[in-house]
Amino acid sequence: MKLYYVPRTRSTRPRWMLEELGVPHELIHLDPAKGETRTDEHTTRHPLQHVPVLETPHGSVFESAAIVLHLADLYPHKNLLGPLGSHHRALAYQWLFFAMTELEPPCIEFTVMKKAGKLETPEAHAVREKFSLAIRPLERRFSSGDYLIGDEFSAGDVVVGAVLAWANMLGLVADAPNVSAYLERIKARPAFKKAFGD
Ligand SMILES: N[C@@H](CCC(=O)N[C@@H](CS)C(=O)NCC(=O)O)C(=O)O
Repeated sequence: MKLYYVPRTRSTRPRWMLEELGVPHELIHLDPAKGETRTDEHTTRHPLQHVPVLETPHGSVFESAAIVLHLADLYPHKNLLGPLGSHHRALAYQWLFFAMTELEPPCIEFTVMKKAGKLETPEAHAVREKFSLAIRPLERRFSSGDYLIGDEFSAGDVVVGAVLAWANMLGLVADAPNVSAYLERIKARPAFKKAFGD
């Protein structure tokens, strides 16, 4: 299995998942600054010339959250996603879509504003507000559990954890002690350290 990868991007999500699963894989580092994501070869893997892309013996898959779910499906004995039709799996879908549709968009907006030096604007303030509302359900969830679902780490934690780590880097995680404690638990995991270590 090959993972097309750029460090410190959304590629860390499938990489983290591969490390959690303990699955042998080849990391193919691409350098966008050298145009390596814009070659014809990479465009056939990802039409938007992005990473991550996972190449499996059956074909390639893009979209970080989809790859994380697919990896959980490929290694069911690792128990990182509940059985098909189970409530555990329904909650995994819930939190994973929540991460991608509620938590990630404010992070994208804030990153753009940061790059443009516009953090002291009313628009940036509005994004901070939007994010602090969006993490409320997680703040409640982590008041009664260490991880998203049940008592154990699972696939949803990879996507939610990675988006929260991004938000935290942007300074968006504020006044949320349970989310902050969750982030510390997540960051202490050897697989997280490996995925985010370069
Ligand atoms: N929704 C996609 C987003 C993929 C994406 O935007 N990837 C960025 C890195 S985080 C990228 O490949 N950028 C390449 C470039 O800028 O050349 C996912 O979650 O996989």
